[in-house]
Parts: sequence; structure tokens; C-alpha cells
Amino acid sequence: MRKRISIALLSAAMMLMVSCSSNPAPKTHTVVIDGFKFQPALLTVNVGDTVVFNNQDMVPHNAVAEGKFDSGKLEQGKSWTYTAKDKGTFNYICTYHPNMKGQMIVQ
Ligand SMILES: [Cu+2]
Repeated sequence: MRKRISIALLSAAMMLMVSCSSNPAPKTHTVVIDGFKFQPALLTVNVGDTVVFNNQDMVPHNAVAEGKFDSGKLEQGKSWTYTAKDKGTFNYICTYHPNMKGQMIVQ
């Protein structure tokens, strides 16, 4: 009887440790570039998450946060994946069309 209780306690303690120590699993977010817009234009992610930029427009675009990330030229249908490493608020643009603006908040 006593042994059974201690095993139950041990497994409960282990479950608690697992749920407390692990960060939330990384997520994948998608920013679709369509109609000369980043959609969504404002995106909040956690460190470790990945963000896929996918260009659906017929013209090339990019996503550039100066000193932070640069997708390179994205032709129609092409994707680029960024893994969020540093916390902060990052404004980015398409350098071909500087009126295209987006913001990524990494927390
Ligand atoms: Cu563009």
C-alpha cells in the first residue's frame, strides 16, 4: 500500500517537472505577401518560432528588417523561413516597394 502511494507521488512529481520546465513548443507562423501587403502586417511570435514568408503576388517581393533579417528576392510562389532568435520589435519592409511595411514582435 505504502509503495503504491510513493509511486503515485513520484509520477505526479515527474509530470509537474515536465510541465514546468519545458517552454511552449515552437510554432510556425505564415506571413502571406499578397496584393502588395504583408498579411498579417503585425505578428507576435515567441523566440524559437519560425515565420514563413510566402509571396503570392505576381511580382517579386522581399522582407527586410535592416540588420536583422533579409529574405532575399522572393518570386511568385516562393517562401522564405525565418527562425526568431532575439527578442524585440522588428519593423521590416519590402525594399522593392518601401510602402509595404510589417512588424514582427518576438517575445
Ligand atoms: Cu514588394
